Amino acid sequence: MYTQGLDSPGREALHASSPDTAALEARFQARVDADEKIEPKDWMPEGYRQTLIRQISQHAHSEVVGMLPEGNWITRAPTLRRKAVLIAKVQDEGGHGMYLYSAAETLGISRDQMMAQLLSGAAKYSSIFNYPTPTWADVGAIGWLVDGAAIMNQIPICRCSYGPYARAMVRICREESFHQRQGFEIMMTLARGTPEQRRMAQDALNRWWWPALMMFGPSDAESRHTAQSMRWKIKRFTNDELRQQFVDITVPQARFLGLEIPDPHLRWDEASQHYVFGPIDWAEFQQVLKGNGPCNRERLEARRRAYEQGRWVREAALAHAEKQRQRAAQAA
Ligand code: FAQ
Repeated sequence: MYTQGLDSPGREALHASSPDTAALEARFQARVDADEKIEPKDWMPEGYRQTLIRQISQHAHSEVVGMLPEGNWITRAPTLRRKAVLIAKVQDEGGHGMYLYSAAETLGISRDQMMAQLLSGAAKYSSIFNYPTPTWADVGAIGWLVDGAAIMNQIPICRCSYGPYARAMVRICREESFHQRQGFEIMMTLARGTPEQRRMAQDALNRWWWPALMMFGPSDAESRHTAQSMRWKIKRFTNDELRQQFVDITVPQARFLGLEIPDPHLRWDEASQHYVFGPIDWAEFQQVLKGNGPCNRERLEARRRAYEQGRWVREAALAHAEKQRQRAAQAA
């Protein structure tokens, strides 16, 4: 839907390398400042295009790799209802990946290029999906915390300056909100269950809490892209602002569940009206980004295998499209 007519550059794009570039940049920034949406054929600075390609493609990879930790539980979900809901959720994540790859394609990168970047390890995907899911409670914790963090980060992207990304996020956020509630409901069932089930829920919270906080990215002081992305209104809040909002909303939810956040430094600060939380282990975050998290190798291996196993489907679809094209040409 997004890629129609993109091979013919917009009128302004033809002049992009002219001496008027500074004027084009000023006009572009004025449109962003006025909250106008930038569309695929509009002129845009190369840095804006590359930042969006990086962020949207990494976001798409995260959705697709993010199917794996929960997918691990589809065959072992405790009831038929849980299984049906989990299949639907995991399928939604695959759909989010597809919308996002389409949105990235409008910026001039192909699906094949993005796949190559993921499979070679050149492109990142969210650190959170490199952690294992050893118990059913992890499915609850992912929905509650990981989808919860994803929504916190993604609702502002519905107002991103780039039209196709912003529009894709509207539907994605609606679905993520259903995912968050199903996760919280699993946690509630476990927290109100037997002592063993309560222990499982607490153990999952202990393992997912800190990685969920890391999902928001490095601290503002360390974030290399935030300042420029805020000027371009790709990001509307900084990493630390969103992390704080997530903590403020999630701590009362944990209390409601009767679970304890695994942070001895956590306290409510009356003056700032925020929770103060303990230091994040950024060395662990950096290790996961370097490919040394608990499941990095396994995740990429699974994606490489899926890509190889799907090769015949891609080839068959292309052959079918070519046959259709030839038939249409003969009929014309
Ligand atoms: N993991 O300068 P910043 C989901 C990288 S979707 C890995 O702050 P930026 C749905 C960053 O790329 C979850 N890498 O960067 C779901 C950059 O490296 P680069 C994904 C990270 O872009 C739920 C470097 O660090 N969501 O969960 C991470 O301004 C359940 C410097 O960082 C999105 O992608 C990280 N956590 O801010 C699915 C949302 N954080 O590229 C299944 C869109 C940072 O220069 C089940 N993305 N890095 O080599 C964003 O909002 C932003 O890209 C941030 C990072 C906030 C993630």
